[in-house]
Amino acid sequence: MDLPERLVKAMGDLDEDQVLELAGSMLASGAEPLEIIELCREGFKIVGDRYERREYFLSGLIISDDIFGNVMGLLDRSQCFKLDDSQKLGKVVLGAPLGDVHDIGKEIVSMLLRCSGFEVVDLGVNVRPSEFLEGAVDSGAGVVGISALITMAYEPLRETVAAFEREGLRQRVKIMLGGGAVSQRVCDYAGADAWSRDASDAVKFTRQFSGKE
Ligand code: B12
Repeated sequence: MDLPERLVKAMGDLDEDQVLELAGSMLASGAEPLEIIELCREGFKIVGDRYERREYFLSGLIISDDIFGNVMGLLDRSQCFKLDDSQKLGKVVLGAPLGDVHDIGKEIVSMLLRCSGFEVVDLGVNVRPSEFLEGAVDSGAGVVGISALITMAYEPLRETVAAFEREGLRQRVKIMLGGGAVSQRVCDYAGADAWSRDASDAVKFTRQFSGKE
């Protein structure tokens, strides 16, 4: 097995020492931080599948979160993600929808947007439709990004888009969805403008929506 395969496996096995050692070796040999994040995401998928098969329990999900936090610490210490405050291209409101407390993907999206020169207004998790609306109005942001990991969040996603429509803000504010629970069908159902399961697409969409391309 090569290093990337071993990293995915170690994450799936919740082997923290191995994950950190392999991520460190990959960084030292010039791997991009985003590549390491994507490998961890594949590992998370294994953790999720094992949880579904009841091979892991809630504690397994919590441990995977913990391991990933330490990987992010490693990437941060390596100064891979230098934020450049000199250029602010626009504002983006981010959050996880009502009922959803997963925030690992949202944090990655936030980091990439900030690295790309956007200001992020992070509303956190379990965000009500009305709070997304307030966040966009108060900050004047033209883009809202919602990260959804659980199917229970579909209805709140739809209600969030509807709230912008009711206030006549649907033309001014673009809404993008991401996270493991979204798909083209979910995007259509919610009435959002775009969706992806790739964090870097959040930057691509935001550039497009803000006319910065
Ligand atoms: C870690 C984890 C947890 C942790 C979360 C910690 C945290 N701080 O986020 C904890 C332990 C809290 C947790 C809790 C629960 N979890 Co959980 N969890 C996971 C797990 C293993 C990984 C999630 C993750 O972070 N993935 C890695 C990130 C990087 O991926 P991502 O979020 O998809 O983000 C990427 C892209 O989607 C994209 N992206 C993300 N956001 C956005 C936004 C935009 C705009 C764009 C463009 C892109 C984008 O960029 C990211 C990088 O590429 C998943 C399994 C899985 N396969 O995902 C289950 C999973 C999501 N959890 C699940 C469940 C069931 C639960 C619980 C209900 C368990 C319970 N019995 O209590 C609770 C739910 C609590 C709630 N109300 O939300 C299910 C959901 C099933 C479903 N269909 O609804 C999953 C799928 C596991 C499974 N296979 O059963 N969980």
